[in-house]
Amino acid sequence: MRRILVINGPNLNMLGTRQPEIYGSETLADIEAACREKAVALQMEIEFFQSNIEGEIVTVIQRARGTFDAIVINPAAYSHTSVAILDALLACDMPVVEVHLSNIHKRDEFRHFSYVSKAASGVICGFGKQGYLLALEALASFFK
Ligand code: CA2
Repeated sequence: MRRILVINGPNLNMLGTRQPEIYGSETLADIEAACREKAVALQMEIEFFQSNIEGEIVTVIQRARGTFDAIVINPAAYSHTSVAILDALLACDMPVVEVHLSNIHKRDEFRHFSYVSKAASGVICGFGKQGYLLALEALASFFK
C-alpha cells in the first residue's frame, strides 16, 4: 500500500471561518475526511498534517524519506516565499503534487509565483477541496 503525506501550510486550519468566497465553506477537517475516504478507495494510506510554522514543515518533509511514497502539499502563503520548503522538497526524492484551493493565477500578482512548483511533479489549483482528491488520483495512476 502506498503511503502519502498530505501537508497543509499556514492558516489553512482557519478554513471555513472566513473568506468562503475564495476558499469555500468547508473546514480542513472536512478536507481531511474527504482525503481519507478517497485514500481508502485508492488503497492508499495517508497522513494529514498542518502547521503554521515553516521549520516544522521542513522537518516533516525531511522525515518523509523512507516512510512515505509521495507528498501532496498545499504550502499556502509559503508557496510564494519559502526557499527552505523548496529545498526540502527537492531533496525528498519522491513525487510531489502541489495543491491550491483557489486559482492563484486569478488572484494578486504576488500569488502567481510559487517556489514550491519547482519541486512539484504537478500542480492543481482552483478546484477547492476537489484538488486534494485529484492529487491523490494522480498519484494512484502514477504508481500503477
Ligand atoms: O488557494 C490556496 O490554497 C492557497 O494556498 C491558500 C493560502 C494563500 O496564501 C495562497 O496564496 C493560496 C491562504 C490560506 C489561508 O486560508 C484562510 C482561510 C480562512 C481564513 C483565513 C485564512
